[in-house]
Amino acid sequence: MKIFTPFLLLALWAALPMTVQSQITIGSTQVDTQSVATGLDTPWEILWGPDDHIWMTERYGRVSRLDPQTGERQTLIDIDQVHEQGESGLLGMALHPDFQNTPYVYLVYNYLSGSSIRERLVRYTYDQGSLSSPAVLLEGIDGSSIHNGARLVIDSLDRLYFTTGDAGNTAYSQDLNSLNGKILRMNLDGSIPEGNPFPDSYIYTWGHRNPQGLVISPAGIIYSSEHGPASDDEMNIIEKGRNYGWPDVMGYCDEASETTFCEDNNVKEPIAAWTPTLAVAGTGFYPHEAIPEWTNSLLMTTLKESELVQLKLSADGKEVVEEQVWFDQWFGRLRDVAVAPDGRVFVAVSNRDGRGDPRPGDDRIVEFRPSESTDNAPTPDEGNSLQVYPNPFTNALRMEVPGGMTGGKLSLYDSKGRLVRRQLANSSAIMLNTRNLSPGIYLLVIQRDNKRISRKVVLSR
Ligand SMILES: [Ca+2]
Ligand SMILES: [Ca+2]
Repeated sequence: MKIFTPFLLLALWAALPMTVQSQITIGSTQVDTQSVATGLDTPWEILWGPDDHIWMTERYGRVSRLDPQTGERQTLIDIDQVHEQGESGLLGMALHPDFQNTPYVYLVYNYLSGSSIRERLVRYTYDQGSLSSPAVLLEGIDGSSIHNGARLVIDSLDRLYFTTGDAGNTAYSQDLNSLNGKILRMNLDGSIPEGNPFPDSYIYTWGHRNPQGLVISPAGIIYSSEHGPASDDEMNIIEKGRNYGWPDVMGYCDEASETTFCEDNNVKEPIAAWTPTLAVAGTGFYPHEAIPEWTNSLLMTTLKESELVQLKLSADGKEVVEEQVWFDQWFGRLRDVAVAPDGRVFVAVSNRDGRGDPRPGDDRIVEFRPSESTDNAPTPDEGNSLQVYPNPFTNALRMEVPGGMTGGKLSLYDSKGRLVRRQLANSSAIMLNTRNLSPGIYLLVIQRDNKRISRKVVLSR
């Protein structure tokens, strides 16, 4: 299933530094975008903490706290034992649900045992800006330069779910003696909970390949995105004791070679699958009305396709009723998504992961924030009524400024986001001198009060 529906793009400028905002329209909702952190290296996990900060891992081993209001970032620890090779490194993170009283931080990372890559889950304690007192909860899981899974999430009964990949060995996923290719469940002290499918086993579900998205909805449904091979990326609903098919089944139970295995093993089919693959990664749930078009949707980042996929769910959360694609290729590879309690959304851009094409300022965290004053937000009519000519231009750019924007501030940015011209839009007809500017793409922004209109313009000589 893959339905692309068109969306209205007013303006977005992918490579701007954090000082510059752009505005887009999602349905009828105006949303501002801005980078709240730049210069990162493969941010892997971003989550919203109880301190109104973004907690973040970067794959090479750093854990940080980021204030999205100021962009201030505080390093909490650099973990020396982390082994980053290919896809391996410092990966998933979760915070204790009662963090004020129990400031535990759960982290998954790969490490070397001799020459072999392994994976471990470690609980750290947060105190005054640093992480210390590591307690290993589970280790010795096979790791690899590929397929390490490693998302974490904690449910309302304080049980931790931990995805593992097949580490490139497909036989692991159906092997109930292996912890690879599984979703594991444990108590927050690392013990095995009562009610797991098998006594004395962490295994909660099996038959997974490389699940790297994991989220629990307010209704308690667990969703997990999973990377397929050349075909069949999946979105799954995780149910205790179920087999998710890999490597015998890819995507739906729809091939003659799959149906017998599916029947014999009670295989749980995905609620969505994608061929060709998108490289599906971090997933969030959007319960808010702040961006009403996204209410009751999964928001799933994709690496290869470099887009945010919105999966609108049925009222019971069991089915995908609509799929929309946002920000396709605008920022590059998207690794993870975090949803703040007020409905803001943050995505982690991952162009420095060895498979991307880094842009100036990468990697970054981008915020999508519903415009604070929708009354004053530029309507499509007002936006469309900004006329810029000629375009392409050479030594001068002329524009007809909509009436409501006169008296605003007019700015011209180059493709690296540097401000190259600024003046007041003090009348409705403006001429901007552009002598001595280099050929290339520029962004023209007119801003007044809460209103902002932008246009991409091209200088050619
Ligand atoms: Ca499957
Ligand atoms: Ca199939």
